[in-house]
Amino acid sequence: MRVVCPGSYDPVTNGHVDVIRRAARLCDEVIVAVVHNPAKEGTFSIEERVELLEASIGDLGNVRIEELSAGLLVDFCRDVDAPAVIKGLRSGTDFAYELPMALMNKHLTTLETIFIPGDPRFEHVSSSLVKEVASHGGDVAGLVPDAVLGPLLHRLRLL
Ligand code: COD
Repeated sequence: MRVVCPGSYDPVTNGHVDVIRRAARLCDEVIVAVVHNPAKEGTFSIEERVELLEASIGDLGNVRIEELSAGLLVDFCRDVDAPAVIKGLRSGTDFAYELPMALMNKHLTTLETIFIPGDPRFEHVSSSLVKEVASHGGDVAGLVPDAVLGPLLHRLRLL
């Protein structure tokens, strides 16, 4: 089965990487969709997020990375012929956020959502928290891929 792993990935964290790697083991093909949210001014451009993903998961032969710069996820999934998305869940709060989207996507088309529990080692890891901690000088090594650390500190003007 071909699945989509959608997200903002601003930037990709080790929590994301864990979910993508596990999806790649379970499915024939994984498309990582980097979604542009017009309501959020990103830290990294969509092109930069794609580059950081390439550097982090480029070794996975059955994974490709695409941009979703406009439109609905259900339309993207129909266009790439993927019947399901895979999402990582860190907590009940994630589930409360994700469930309405999963139900809406199912309502709009037949798109299914498959949830996999996040690795507890990364339960506290989100792109926004990593950026906040790093911006105040906290150590985020091990929370993001090595390829992301330098560009992140540089973007936050800490290097
Ligand atoms: N461990 C496990 N899973 C994690 C971790 C972690 N440490 N960190 C993040 N995740 C999971 C998240 O739970 C999520 O499933 C996924 O990784 C991506 O996370 P983010 O934060 O990069 O991305 P989000 O949550 O901002 O992405 C939201 C979408 C872009 C997927 C959503 O807004 C969307 O589908 N937009 C497209 C437009 C659309 O169709 N809108 C209508 C939706 S019903």
